[in-house]
Amino acid sequence: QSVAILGAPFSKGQKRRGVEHGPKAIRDAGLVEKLSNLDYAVHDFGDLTFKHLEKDEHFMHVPFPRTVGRANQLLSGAVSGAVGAGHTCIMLGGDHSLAIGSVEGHAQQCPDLCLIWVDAHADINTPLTSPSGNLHGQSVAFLLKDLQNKMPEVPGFSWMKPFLSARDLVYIGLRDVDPGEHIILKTLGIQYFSMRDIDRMGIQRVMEVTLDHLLARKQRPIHLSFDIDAFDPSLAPATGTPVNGGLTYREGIYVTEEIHNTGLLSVMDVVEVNPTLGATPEAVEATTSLAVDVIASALGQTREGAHVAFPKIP
Ligand code: DIR
Ligand code: MN
Ligand code: MN
Ligand code: MN
Repeated sequence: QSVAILGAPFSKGQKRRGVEHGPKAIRDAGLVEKLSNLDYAVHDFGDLTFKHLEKDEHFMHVPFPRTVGRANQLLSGAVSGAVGAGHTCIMLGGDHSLAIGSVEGHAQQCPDLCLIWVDAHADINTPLTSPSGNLHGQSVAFLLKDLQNKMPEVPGFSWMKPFLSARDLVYIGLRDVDPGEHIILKTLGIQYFSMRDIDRMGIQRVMEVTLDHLLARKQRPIHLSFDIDAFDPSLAPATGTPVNGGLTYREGIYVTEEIHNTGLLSVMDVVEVNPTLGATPEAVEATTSLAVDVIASALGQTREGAHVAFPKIP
């Protein structure tokens, strides 16, 4: 059982500085030690080095398209390499535009993967529907085959083709969805669980339906893309676009426990931790230690406790 940690200190998918310090902040909160205690061989591959391209004009109202495209191309190769080497891969962001490269690289090794996107936001704008232009709000649109004819050719992204089917994606935690995104969710029939759905059904039923939707036909690798802003801002204040009414600690941990219990988690992204945005050091610490907790829980840390199997009598 080995885990690869990949740091991706990148922030050009959105407009707030500081999210590039996420990987260091999450490591400083004790990630490697916690995973080692779970009995994993932890391979920390350190941080990727991203180039800022000098000449990178806006595409429509989308800033830094080539810089974001190039960063994701680099990340894709790193994730593909780590998965190909047999590791479960943990990608520490950085902003959520990094999921483009992370999921793409994962799909290089596991073409039949499915995607669970835990987020306050759907991140499924196209450049034509996006109110902000920010690429971290468009990641999923780059991945989906079903949106291919709605996507313009964005400079910086010619290295990839969309590969994911809408039916292989489930959202959990939505509560801030743009009108253009809502059209896309409804038109493509994407399975999603908004915070209202969680209120109605409970998180246990939400996870049952999620895993049934993705795995009932066949067992396949899971990509979990976890935006820390899925949690309520009282728990995860140090993030760029907090939205009230998010996941409780127990709901978030239940999601990752259930994903661990499938035995199918292959790659996990933890993104949008911005240690420069906490109002106090305590607010930052709450956010980074929460990030460590969801990663540990996705990798098998239990609330009920655990013990190794008794050895057999020789
Ligand atoms: C908004 C916000 N839907 C956008 N998206 C965010 O810019 O497209 N995603 N914050 O995490
Ligand atoms: Mn190894
Ligand atoms: Mn996101
Ligand atoms: Mn978000």
